[in-house]
Amino acid sequence: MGIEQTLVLIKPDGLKKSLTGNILTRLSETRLEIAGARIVHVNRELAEEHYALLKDQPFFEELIKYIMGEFHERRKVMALVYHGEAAIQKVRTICGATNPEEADPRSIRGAYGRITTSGIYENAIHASANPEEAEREVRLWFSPEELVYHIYAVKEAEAKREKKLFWA
Ligand code: IDP
Ligand code: MG
Repeated sequence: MGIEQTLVLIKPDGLKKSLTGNILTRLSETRLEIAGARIVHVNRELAEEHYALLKDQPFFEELIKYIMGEFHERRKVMALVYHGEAAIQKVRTICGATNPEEADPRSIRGAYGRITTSGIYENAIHASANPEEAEREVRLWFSPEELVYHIYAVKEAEAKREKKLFWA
Protein backbone atom coordinates (compact mmCIF):
# COMPACT_ATOMS: atom_id res chain seq x y z
CA MET A 1 0.00 0.00 0.00
CA GLY A 2 2.55 2.60 1.10
CA ILE A 3 1.99 6.34 1.27
CA GLU A 4 -1.31 7.42 -0.23
CA GLN A 5 -3.38 10.58 -0.55
CA THR A 6 -7.16 10.60 -0.41
CA LEU A 7 -9.79 13.26 -0.98
CA VAL A 8 -12.25 14.10 1.78
CA LEU A 9 -15.24 16.41 1.37
CA ILE A 10 -17.32 17.63 4.26
CA LYS A 11 -20.61 17.81 2.41
CA PRO A 12 -23.17 20.66 2.72
CA ASP A 13 -25.20 18.83 5.39
CA GLY A 14 -22.04 18.47 7.49
CA LEU A 15 -21.34 22.19 7.22
CA LYS A 16 -24.96 23.16 7.89
CA LYS A 17 -25.06 20.98 11.01
CA SER A 18 -21.80 22.54 12.30
CA LEU A 19 -20.07 19.18 12.19
CA THR A 20 -16.75 20.34 10.76
CA GLY A 21 -14.93 20.18 14.10
CA ASN A 22 -16.41 16.82 15.06
CA ILE A 23 -15.56 15.29 11.70
CA LEU A 24 -11.99 16.59 11.72
CA THR A 25 -11.57 15.26 15.26
CA ARG A 26 -12.75 11.82 14.16
CA LEU A 27 -10.42 11.90 11.16
CA SER A 28 -7.46 12.76 13.40
CA GLU A 29 -7.83 9.27 14.92
CA THR A 30 -6.20 8.03 11.71
CA ARG A 31 -2.95 9.88 12.59
CA LEU A 32 -2.74 10.89 8.94
CA GLU A 33 -1.48 14.30 7.92
CA ILE A 34 -3.53 16.96 6.16
CA ALA A 35 -1.72 17.90 2.94
CA GLY A 36 -4.22 20.56 1.87
CA ALA A 37 -7.56 22.11 2.79
CA ARG A 38 -9.90 24.57 1.14
CA ILE A 39 -13.50 25.77 1.17
CA VAL A 40 -14.85 25.26 -2.33
CA HIS A 41 -17.84 26.68 -4.10
CA VAL A 42 -19.33 23.71 -5.97
CA ASN A 43 -20.75 24.57 -9.37
CA ARG A 44 -22.58 22.06 -11.56
CA GLU A 45 -19.53 21.37 -13.70
CA LEU A 46 -17.41 20.39 -10.69
CA ALA A 47 -20.24 18.36 -9.15
CA GLU A 48 -20.87 16.40 -12.35
CA GLU A 49 -17.17 15.78 -12.91
CA HIS A 50 -16.72 14.58 -9.33
CA TYR A 51 -19.60 12.11 -9.59
CA ALA A 52 -19.10 11.27 -13.30
CA LEU A 53 -19.01 7.52 -12.61
CA LEU A 54 -22.53 7.67 -11.13
CA LYS A 55 -24.19 9.54 -14.01
CA ASP A 56 -26.42 6.59 -14.93
CA GLN A 57 -27.76 6.12 -11.41
CA PRO A 58 -31.41 7.09 -10.77
CA PHE A 59 -30.34 9.34 -7.89
CA PHE A 60 -27.71 11.26 -9.93
CA GLU A 61 -29.61 14.54 -10.36
CA GLU A 62 -30.51 14.70 -6.66
CA LEU A 63 -26.92 13.85 -5.75
CA ILE A 64 -25.63 16.73 -7.88
CA LYS A 65 -28.06 19.15 -6.21
CA TYR A 66 -27.07 17.82 -2.78
CA ILE A 67 -23.32 18.24 -3.29
CA MET A 68 -23.91 21.70 -4.81
CA GLY A 69 -25.61 22.67 -1.56
CA GLU A 70 -29.07 23.28 -2.99
CA PHE A 71 -30.76 21.57 -0.06
CA HIS A 72 -28.70 23.31 2.61
CA GLU A 73 -28.62 26.97 1.50
CA ARG A 74 -24.86 26.96 1.14
CA ARG A 75 -23.08 26.27 -2.09
CA LYS A 76 -19.83 25.10 -0.65
CA VAL A 77 -18.03 22.13 0.81
CA MET A 78 -14.79 21.74 2.76
CA ALA A 79 -12.24 19.77 0.74
CA LEU A 80 -9.20 18.13 2.35
CA VAL A 81 -6.41 15.84 1.27
CA TYR A 82 -5.24 13.31 3.87
CA HIS A 83 -1.76 11.92 3.40
CA GLY A 84 0.01 8.90 4.84
CA GLU A 85 0.31 5.13 5.05
CA ALA A 86 -2.84 3.40 3.73
CA ALA A 87 -4.71 6.72 3.87
CA ILE A 88 -7.54 5.62 1.57
CA GLN A 89 -8.70 2.67 3.66
CA LYS A 90 -8.09 4.36 7.01
CA VAL A 91 -10.35 7.26 6.09
CA ARG A 92 -13.03 5.03 4.51
CA THR A 93 -13.19 2.92 7.67
CA ILE A 94 -13.85 5.92 9.91
CA CYS A 95 -16.43 7.26 7.42
CA GLY A 96 -18.50 4.07 7.48
CA ALA A 97 -20.83 2.58 4.88
CA THR A 98 -22.43 4.67 2.13
CA ASN A 99 -25.96 4.12 3.47
CA PRO A 100 -25.98 6.00 6.80
CA GLU A 101 -28.58 3.63 8.24
CA GLU A 102 -26.36 0.64 7.55
CA ALA A 103 -23.18 2.38 8.67
CA ASP A 104 -21.60 1.39 11.99
CA PRO A 105 -23.12 3.83 14.51
CA ARG A 106 -19.62 4.74 15.70
CA SER A 107 -18.56 5.78 12.18
CA ILE A 108 -18.95 9.36 10.96
CA ARG A 109 -21.80 8.45 8.62
CA GLY A 110 -23.47 6.25 11.22
CA ALA A 111 -23.33 9.01 13.80
CA TYR A 112 -24.22 12.02 11.64
CA GLY A 113 -25.87 10.80 8.44
CA ARG A 114 -29.52 10.35 7.57
CA ILE A 115 -31.72 9.40 4.63
CA THR A 116 -34.17 12.16 3.78
CA THR A 117 -37.83 11.41 3.16
CA SER A 118 -37.15 11.92 -0.56
CA GLY A 119 -34.46 9.24 -0.41
CA ILE A 120 -31.25 11.26 -0.52
CA TYR A 121 -28.38 9.78 1.45
CA GLU A 122 -27.14 12.78 3.43
CA ASN A 123 -24.02 11.14 4.77
CA ALA A 124 -22.00 14.22 5.76
CA ILE A 125 -18.70 13.18 4.22
CA HIS A 126 -17.11 11.95 1.00
CA ALA A 127 -13.90 9.90 0.90
CA SER A 128 -12.14 8.42 -2.13
CA ALA A 129 -12.79 4.68 -2.48
CA ASN A 130 -9.61 3.39 -4.14
CA PRO A 131 -6.24 4.59 -5.50
CA GLU A 132 -7.51 5.40 -9.01
CA GLU A 133 -10.42 7.40 -7.63
CA ALA A 134 -8.17 9.15 -5.11
CA GLU A 135 -5.74 10.35 -7.77
CA ARG A 136 -8.53 11.55 -10.05
CA GLU A 137 -10.30 13.36 -7.21
CA VAL A 138 -7.23 14.97 -5.63
CA ARG A 139 -6.27 16.33 -9.06
CA LEU A 140 -9.82 17.57 -9.65
CA TRP A 141 -10.19 19.47 -6.37
CA PHE A 142 -6.64 20.73 -5.76
CA SER A 143 -3.86 22.32 -7.75
CA PRO A 144 -0.33 21.15 -6.87
CA GLU A 145 0.39 24.51 -5.25
CA GLU A 146 -2.40 23.93 -2.74
CA LEU A 147 -0.79 20.75 -1.39
CA VAL A 148 2.28 20.61 0.82
CA TYR A 149 3.23 17.07 -0.29
CA HIS A 150 3.02 15.57 -3.77
CA ILE A 151 2.64 11.89 -4.53
CA TYR A 152 1.11 12.43 -7.97
CA ALA A 153 3.30 13.67 -10.81
CA VAL A 154 3.73 17.42 -11.19
CA LYS A 155 5.38 19.48 -13.89
CA GLU A 156 6.79 22.96 -13.97
CA ALA A 157 5.58 25.26 -16.70
CA GLU A 158 5.38 28.95 -17.49
CA ALA A 159 1.99 30.23 -16.36
CA LYS A 160 -0.17 31.50 -19.18
CA ARG A 161 -1.25 35.11 -18.80
CA GLU A 162 -4.17 34.66 -16.47
CA LYS A 163 -6.19 37.08 -14.39
CA LYS A 164 -5.86 36.66 -10.64
CA LEU A 165 -7.39 38.48 -7.70
CA PHE A 166 -5.12 40.60 -5.51
CA TRP A 167 -5.95 42.49 -2.33
CA ALA A 168 -6.97 46.02 -3.37
P1 IDP B 1 -19.46 6.43 -1.36
O1 IDP B 1 -19.72 7.91 -1.12
O2 IDP B 1 -19.55 5.62 -0.12
O3 IDP B 1 -18.17 6.18 -2.13
P2 IDP B 1 -20.89 6.04 -3.88
O4 IDP B 1 -21.52 4.78 -4.36
O5 IDP B 1 -19.66 6.53 -4.55
O6 IDP B 1 -20.66 5.88 -2.29
O7 IDP B 1 -22.02 7.16 -3.97
C1 IDP B 1 -21.71 8.53 -3.87
C2 IDP B 1 -22.78 9.23 -3.04
O8 IDP B 1 -24.03 9.10 -3.68
C3 IDP B 1 -22.99 8.64 -1.65
O9 IDP B 1 -22.07 9.09 -0.69
C4 IDP B 1 -24.41 9.09 -1.35
O10 IDP B 1 -24.43 10.46 -0.94
C5 IDP B 1 -25.07 8.97 -2.72
N1 IDP B 1 -25.72 7.66 -2.90
C6 IDP B 1 -25.11 6.47 -3.16
N2 IDP B 1 -25.99 5.47 -3.28
C7 IDP B 1 -27.21 6.05 -3.12
C8 IDP B 1 -28.55 5.51 -3.16
O11 IDP B 1 -28.78 4.31 -3.35
N3 IDP B 1 -29.55 6.40 -2.94
C9 IDP B 1 -29.33 7.73 -2.71
N4 IDP B 1 -28.09 8.27 -2.67
C10 IDP B 1 -27.04 7.44 -2.88
MG1 MG C 1 -17.69 6.77 -4.03
